[in-house]
Amino acid sequence: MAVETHGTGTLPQIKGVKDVPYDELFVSGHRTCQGCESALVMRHMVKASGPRTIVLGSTGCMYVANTTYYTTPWVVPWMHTQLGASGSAALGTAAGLKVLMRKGKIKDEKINVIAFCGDGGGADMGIGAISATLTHKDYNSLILLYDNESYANTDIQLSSQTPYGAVTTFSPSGTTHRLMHTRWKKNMPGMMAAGHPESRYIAAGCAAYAVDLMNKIRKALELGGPTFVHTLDPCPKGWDYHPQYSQELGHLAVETGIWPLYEVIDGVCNLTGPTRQIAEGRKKRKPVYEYLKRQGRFAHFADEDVEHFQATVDKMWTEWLIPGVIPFTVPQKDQALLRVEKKPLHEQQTA
Ligand SMILES: Cc1ncc(C[n+]2csc(CCOP(=O)(O)OP(=O)(O)O)c2C)c(N)n1
Ligand code: SF4
Ligand SMILES: [Mg+2]
Repeated sequence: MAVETHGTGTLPQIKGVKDVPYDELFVSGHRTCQGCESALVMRHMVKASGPRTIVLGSTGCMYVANTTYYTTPWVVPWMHTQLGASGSAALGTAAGLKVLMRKGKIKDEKINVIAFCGDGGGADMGIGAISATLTHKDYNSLILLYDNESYANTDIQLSSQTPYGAVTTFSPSGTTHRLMHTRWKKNMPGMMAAGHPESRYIAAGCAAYAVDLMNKIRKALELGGPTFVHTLDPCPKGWDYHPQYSQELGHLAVETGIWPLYEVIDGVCNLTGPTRQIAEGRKKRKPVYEYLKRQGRFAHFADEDVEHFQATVDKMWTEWLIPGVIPFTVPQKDQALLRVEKKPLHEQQTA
């Protein structure tokens, strides 16, 4: 589909790993944990956007661990913003640049504005400001929500993105209650996509699929206007596993269907990577147990907890209007009425 862009065309899609830029704009000088996938997201994010980028970041691991006194890994201009303020910071910076350019105070050129936030800062505290920014179509900014599924920086507290049943410092498993957290993860990218018609690009990615993620960052910046990318980031400390398995866990999150990869461009949803292969029946979904058993935060799970988890993910894939994206189900009798051709995905069973 041909789409009009606000981009300069300087951020073409990356065809494969050999095509990835060598430039590193997030380098040494940070103190994130070994195996931190959120740090990898930062690295991929600025690799994709290039040097003409301003990064704004809300409080959290990616602020604190990246700005230890007198050191920083950021090669591009970077500014900290308040925990719930990534949306406001993105809009304010984009608007400020636009005015300076219009008045001739700075050169009129494409400068990428990216504001990142964690799941606590973005999906909980700052969701209102992100939502507002996604309605301002005249300002170019990308909001990147890096989701390590807890308030990690303050010692792994529960967020709306913490998965069902997981142990956090706010949800320890005990003898009276094996599971202290029984709410399903809030569907942030789906919600943003469904509710913000002025945003031309909304996507869900994962650093374990680096090229897919970098291309999503580039598409967002090239299409322009307010855009949103949500990444799922394995966190060795919060998820309790050895740091060497971060990439593997990212792959498993996608291969089990727990974290579908997709993008919504001008309201059109494309599943990407292994998520597309699963939906097309070219790949079997792995059982969620493959993913859960690798992490200490689920070590207390009984069989019934795993079964509940699996059943809920199955429902996302078999009953949702768009698997893993839009959580409405349409009764059989209304499917023609609502113009939904509810063709079941090829093989619904797990491997
Ligand atoms: C308004 C406000 N409340 C609480 C804090 C304390 N605080 C600093 S970082 C943080 C955790 C943020 O979690 P998240 O956004 O998920 O980022 P992560 O630490 O996981 O990278 C909290 C609660 C704060 N800085 N500001
Ligand atoms: S606690 Fe998690 S998100 Fe924070 S620096 Fe360590 S691995 Fe990264
Ligand atoms: Mg977090």
